[in-house]
Amino acid sequence: MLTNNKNVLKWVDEMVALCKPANVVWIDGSEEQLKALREEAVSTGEMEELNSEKLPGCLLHRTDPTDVARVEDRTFICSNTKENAGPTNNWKDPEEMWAILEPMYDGVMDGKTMYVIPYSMGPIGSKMSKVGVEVTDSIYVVLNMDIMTRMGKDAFVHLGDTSNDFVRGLHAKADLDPEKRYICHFPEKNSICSINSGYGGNVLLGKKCFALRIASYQGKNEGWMAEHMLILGIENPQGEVKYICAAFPSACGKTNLAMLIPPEIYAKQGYKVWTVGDDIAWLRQGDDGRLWAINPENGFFGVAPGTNLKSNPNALHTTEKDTIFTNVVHNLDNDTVWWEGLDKNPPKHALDWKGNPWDGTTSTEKGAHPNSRFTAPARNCPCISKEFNNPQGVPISAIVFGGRRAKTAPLVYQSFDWDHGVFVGSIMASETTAAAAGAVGVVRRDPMAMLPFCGYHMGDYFAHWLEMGKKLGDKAPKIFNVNWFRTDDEGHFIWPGFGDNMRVLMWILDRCEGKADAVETAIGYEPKPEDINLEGLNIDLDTLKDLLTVDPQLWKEDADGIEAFYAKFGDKLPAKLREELNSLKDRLSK
Ligand code: GTP
Ligand code: SPV
Ligand code: MN
Repeated sequence: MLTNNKNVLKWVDEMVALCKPANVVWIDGSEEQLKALREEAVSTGEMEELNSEKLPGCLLHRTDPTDVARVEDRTFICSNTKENAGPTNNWKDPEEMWAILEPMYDGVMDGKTMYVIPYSMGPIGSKMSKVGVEVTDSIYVVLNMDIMTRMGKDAFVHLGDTSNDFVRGLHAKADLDPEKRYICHFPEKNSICSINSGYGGNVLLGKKCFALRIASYQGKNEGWMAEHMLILGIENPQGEVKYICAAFPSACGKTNLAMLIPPEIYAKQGYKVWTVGDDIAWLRQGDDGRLWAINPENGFFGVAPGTNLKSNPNALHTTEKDTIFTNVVHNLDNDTVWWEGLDKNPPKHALDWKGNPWDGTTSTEKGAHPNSRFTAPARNCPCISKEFNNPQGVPISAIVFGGRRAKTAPLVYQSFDWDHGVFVGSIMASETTAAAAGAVGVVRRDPMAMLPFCGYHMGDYFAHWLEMGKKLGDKAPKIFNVNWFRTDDEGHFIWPGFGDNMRVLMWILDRCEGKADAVETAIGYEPKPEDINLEGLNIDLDTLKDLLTVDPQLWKEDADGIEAFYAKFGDKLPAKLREELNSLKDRLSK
């Protein structure tokens, strides 16, 4: 045992009594212990070792083919009342849910080992950090949590001997039956239960379950925010760094933006980009009145397909050692990995993500799962910010929302003010991706990219955003919306994206510093086309003008969609947002 904390000991005793494992192992985070676990996972076939020269310390794992993404229809917010979960979450009464779960957990670890994982979300010792304890029967989970969190005995030191302020996470793989898969959150009890999955966001309970669903609820009660946001810093040639947070839905470009390589025109002047986080931000008002952000995570669980030396070299270099690859292609010739979009040379002699023989030169089937991922330590990232471990976090100048919209949303626009910015976030819509089970490419409303991750009533969540704006006053970050995904009539992306997105971020920072002009439109402020630097791109001013157009007809239709979406929230929709919608409609009909 690694702690004298009675609350921890009591809860772990209860979990042992319920799951009845053959052994209990407390994870101290030591290299010795982790090495033994890696060896054990390799010996049982749960993980495979990769080429020790090309990919030192790297492991490959394949999940069950029915268990490859988050399962939103099996995810529940079990608040004390249905009202508290709100219209956008699945809800079940906590006692009724426990009555379903308890028999499934009873004896589920028979003959197995239970691992007790203490971890800190956020730098150990930071006022903004929080402790969790996850019990699991999966070594894959332990090894991933080691990369994704500050895992081990220091987390217990941070918690102390008497505190009860830790999130309890119970995970069992059970028999991976999709019909019995449950990802349940009990916000009032600080606890999470996950069963019948072995995949990423369903089982690494520090990530979406704690750092977003439970933490968003805690943040509302404690006056801070937990958001599905990347955090990046842009350093100017004078060495000053300004920080931006951006919320995009799953698989819509957070990791890529967070690690972008500045285009030549900026690089040669001495601009640099630094990554603080790629998925989750915890935001709090600092003593100076500004909004400060930490990344509660310690690694990246990034989308593999499409990651290559051109699109995201920093991510690729991050995965060159000590990385776990899940559901990618195994190249048998040299024991390395491959995925669609890595390069133009798929391996001939390989296994696909299901472990079946696969010849990339002839196969018409995809070799890697579209939601295959890498789990890589932040310390490997060539552009990791020197503030990554700063317990204070970093001050935020701008908040950026965005999604995948083939039409409607322009390349970039700025909200008129904070409240209008909350409206802009609340009306976000995006095409669905492979990150969650279900149809791909369907446009749905995904406010602040938090639809699958808000742990309480989304009407109250909007009210909390408005409240934060009141507290921040004139120190509030400016709010913007971007869309890298507009397509032409043939369905091709018009904007080059990736590193070139910095051109848009530069206008955003210039706006924050009062250095750039704007054009007022019905939906917000847009750049003057000549204020987006196109030097070195083969995009002309007319194409840029196209990317910035606001089609009143499409927006009127969108406003009807917003109206219908807002109707779900009834009285809980803040009056301010209703006013914003009415003002938008007025402006559109002028
Ligand atoms: P989660 O980890 O699921 O929350 O996703 P994420 O938001 O971090 O998404 P990520 O950066 O991994 O991007 C997912 C997909 O979007 C990849 O296939 C990328 O290649 C693609 N993508 C990212 N940025 C751009 C861009 O600027 N333009 C285009 N066209 N595609 C992009
Ligand atoms: C997402 O789906 O937004 C992810 C991956 O970042 S997961 O951890 O599986 O949620
Ligand atoms: Mn995510």
